[in-house]
Amino acid sequence: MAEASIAPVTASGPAPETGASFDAVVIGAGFSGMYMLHRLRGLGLTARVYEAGDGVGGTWYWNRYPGARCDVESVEYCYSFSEELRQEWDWTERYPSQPEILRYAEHVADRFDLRRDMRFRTRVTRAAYDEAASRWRVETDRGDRVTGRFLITAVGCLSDARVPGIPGAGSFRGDSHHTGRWPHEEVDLAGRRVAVIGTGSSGIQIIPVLAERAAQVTVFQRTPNFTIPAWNRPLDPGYARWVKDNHAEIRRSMRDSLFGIAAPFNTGSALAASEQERLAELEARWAHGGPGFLGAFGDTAVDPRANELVAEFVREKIRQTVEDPRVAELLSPRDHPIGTKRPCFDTDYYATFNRPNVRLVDVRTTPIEEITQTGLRTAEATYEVDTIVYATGYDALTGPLLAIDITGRGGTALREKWAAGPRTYLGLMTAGFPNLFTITGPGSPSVLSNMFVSIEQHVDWIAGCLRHLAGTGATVIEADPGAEDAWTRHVGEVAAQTLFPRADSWYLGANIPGKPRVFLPYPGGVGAYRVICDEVAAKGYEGFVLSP
Ligand code: N01
Repeated sequence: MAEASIAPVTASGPAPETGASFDAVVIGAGFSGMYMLHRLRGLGLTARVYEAGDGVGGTWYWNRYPGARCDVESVEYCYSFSEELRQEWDWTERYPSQPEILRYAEHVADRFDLRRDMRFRTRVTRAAYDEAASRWRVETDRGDRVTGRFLITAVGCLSDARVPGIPGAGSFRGDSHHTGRWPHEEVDLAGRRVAVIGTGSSGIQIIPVLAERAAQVTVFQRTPNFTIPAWNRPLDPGYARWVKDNHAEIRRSMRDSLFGIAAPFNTGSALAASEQERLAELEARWAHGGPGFLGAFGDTAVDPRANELVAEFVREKIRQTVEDPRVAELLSPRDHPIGTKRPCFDTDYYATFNRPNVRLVDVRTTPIEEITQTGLRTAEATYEVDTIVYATGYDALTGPLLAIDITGRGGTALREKWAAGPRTYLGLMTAGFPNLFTITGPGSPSVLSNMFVSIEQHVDWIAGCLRHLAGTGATVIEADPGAEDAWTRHVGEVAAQTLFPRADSWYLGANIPGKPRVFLPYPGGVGAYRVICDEVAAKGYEGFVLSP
């Protein structure tokens, strides 16, 4: 069986629109599509937003699996554009749970009356640039046929859920669920024997919760991941008040930072520090928990020896936590430097393997050969289960864009143009596809950052660009191929200066068979990237071609 993308089911809804024309068509009603719509309205432009789900929220609409939670702190994982919104919304936990983030998305949609320009349960299937009319012709799976002067993708970086092509998967008689397409109704796990395939961020979050609810959990691990404790807790109201009162300063530091978070990142060297200093710094950051752990030293991301010191600190924590030394060793990552795969942040992940109802199967040495009607068979044993959870990830960044049949000038398909990997200018546009903007597209910091910081930066930049076009009388903007070549090269060069290319990660497309191995996000940091984008705009959109 081939690896498959899981398309969500679409259902009935309002009658399809044909012949309508808008200033902009936006694809996706997650946090980027919602804010884009708000800004388009502010510019006096008309817009239609299409969304495959039955509501707003994007990632947080689909990822309803038990334990789903953001690993950026709630007070930082939210919009900053509205003072009133910031003042009226109160988070309840240090790290927001999926239901709370979804409530926030729904609150924003209500507050800014966003839904009236949105069409739900509607998937954009095709978008073709009509050169004569300088408009995008957009088609959906429900029969909509509309045009937009601008086409803005707000499709999310991690929305194309993938299940591996394991032979026999279709014959399984129990339930199977992908974490990114979790059912809306309660999944009954009591008394069940559950298999979990995958130990990335989703697996690491769901496994401890499943272990508490199910009779037995068998974890099929191919690659162990480094995970740092989140130490989630109720949000201290005094701290929340302080953040609101000091919002401008905190946001400024997030925007200027590497990853869009406020946690301080040291520049000092792990190698230069004495053992005592190094352990003290790492212990303090471990005790604080969350993404700030990786900011203990400035050379962790670039120097293998510095990285190994930090990695070994985490392995020692695993050995201290997991009672069975064999299991502790299996859980200890040794094939990639820490931080080169997306770091995970957990609640009780390693301790969960001390429970009698949890077992770990190493499918690196004994691969899953077949899924049978009643379970999974590896090279060594068979495992009878009632439920299979696929925590097997996504075709990241390019997957959701290439799932749409997008054609630009001369009928060139985006799939064709990006056959050897995505080519963009600033991750915002791609040459040959005029007036197509890609919010948090490949070649921008996107997944290497707090998504809210990157989303707001891109949406604000696009809104500024549209204002500039209106002011100058230009109607078409397009990336210059030379500027695009230089940017694409630059993204690769910056990645090559780091340890990122040493991991087989989804950042590089390594999780999707046949996907070109290209570092997808821009690793230069959100602060530096923002400066570049602002300079481009200040120089009259240097590297873009504007025409009447
Ligand atoms: O997916 P992943 P994810 N047999 O691709 C394994 C964001 N996120 O959904 O490493 C056996 O990371 C695969 O193994 P390997 C976050 O950016 C954020 O967990 O390829 N195993 C891996 O272990 C994150 O990085 C949050 O060897 C197979 C796992 O499946 C991104 O989403 C929460 C397999 C996939 O891990 C994706 O995370 C959740 C096979 N055939 C997600 N195929 C928070 O904010 C794949 N695997 C907290």
